Amino acid sequence: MTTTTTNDPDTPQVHFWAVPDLTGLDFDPLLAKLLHEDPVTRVRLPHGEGHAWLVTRYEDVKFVSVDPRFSRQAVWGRSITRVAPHFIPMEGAVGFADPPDHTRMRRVVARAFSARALRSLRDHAQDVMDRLLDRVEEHGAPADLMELVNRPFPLAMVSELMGVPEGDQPLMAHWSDTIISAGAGREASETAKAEMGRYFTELIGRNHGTGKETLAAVLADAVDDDTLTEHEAVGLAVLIQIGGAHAVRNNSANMVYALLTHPEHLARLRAEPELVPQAVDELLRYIPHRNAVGLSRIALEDVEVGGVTIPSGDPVYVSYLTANRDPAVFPDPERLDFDRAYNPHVAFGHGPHYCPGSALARIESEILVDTLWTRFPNLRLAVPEDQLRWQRGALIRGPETLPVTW
Ligand code: FLV
Repeated sequence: MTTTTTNDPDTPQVHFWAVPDLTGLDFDPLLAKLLHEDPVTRVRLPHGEGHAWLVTRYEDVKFVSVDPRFSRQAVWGRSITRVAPHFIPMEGAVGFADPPDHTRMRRVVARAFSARALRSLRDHAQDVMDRLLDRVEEHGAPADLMELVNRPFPLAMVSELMGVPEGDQPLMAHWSDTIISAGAGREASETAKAEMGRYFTELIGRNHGTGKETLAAVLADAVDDDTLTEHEAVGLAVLIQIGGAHAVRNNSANMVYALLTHPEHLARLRAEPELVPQAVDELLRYIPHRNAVGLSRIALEDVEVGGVTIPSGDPVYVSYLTANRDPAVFPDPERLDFDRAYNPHVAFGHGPHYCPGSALARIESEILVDTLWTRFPNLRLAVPEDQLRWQRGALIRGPETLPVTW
């Protein structure tokens, strides 16, 4: 964590952010320091060029993520300082779009997450979970939950939503892991993106006029009625598939780990299962979901944020992790507290780019933490906590394996 200073007293120093591979649920020490000491600052990350602004306080994070003077579209084509060697979304994909194009794309996706669709996804999720836990039982202890539950469960769910056949799920897992990685190398990640793009071009192509309710069919209809270009439809499909498979795998594994290592919280949850939705939300707030920061925005004009002027043309990152630990909003923020009455966390982001799959992610996590201990009341780690290995070069953090016994 080295820093360089500038001579201009009004311009914050640039912190070099080496992005360490963190263990367990440890919070990045530089992020914690910046939230408390330098809440609107500048950073340089391992890839790309120059510096970017980093905003860490809750109110400032919300301000930047809704204000149209900060653009995602303007990020495209610029070699902005970043944690991964490549960009995750395809060119022109929803992640790089601003309203009104962004609004048009998101409206199509909202159809796949209607209340009716979510009710049927919840039923399906319980069936999938029950079958996976049958397999855990057949496997016998010790078993790796990452391999047997946390990976296949969200992958099966998002594939069901999308209409990806079961036989193609291993391919999806491989592409997702290679794309959402800072460590696979630029070439491997770009190749995975191109291959996944070709896959979805073909899948959407096969779904024109089928009348199905899968997202692939909904996207095909939106191409047919000229709401989306084919390229936009493919960009949406890729981001939803990789987010659904990869982010939930890791986040839900971190939830299981948090409960396995907080026995009092676990006991409470088992005694009061009606607390599960609230506990899942507190876990979402508490778990440091990612390393560093995701995708920046570009200031389209000079904008004052938290008393500091961000100049037009500069890239800006927000940290949802630090926002979720801001003591101005969350009393005693370092405490995992299932009784937190007011918990307006931003674990799914904020503003137009707010995660479209948040409802499905919540359903999956609720079913997981509820069913796991109902089925295996004695579930516990099969190895000492300090022997668990954590993913390296990760964008989204999680354990490599989660060996348990019961
Ligand atoms: O982790 C990142 C990420 C995840 C994701 O599901 C979608 C994305 O567009 C991104 C991203 O742009 C940058 C990340 O670090």
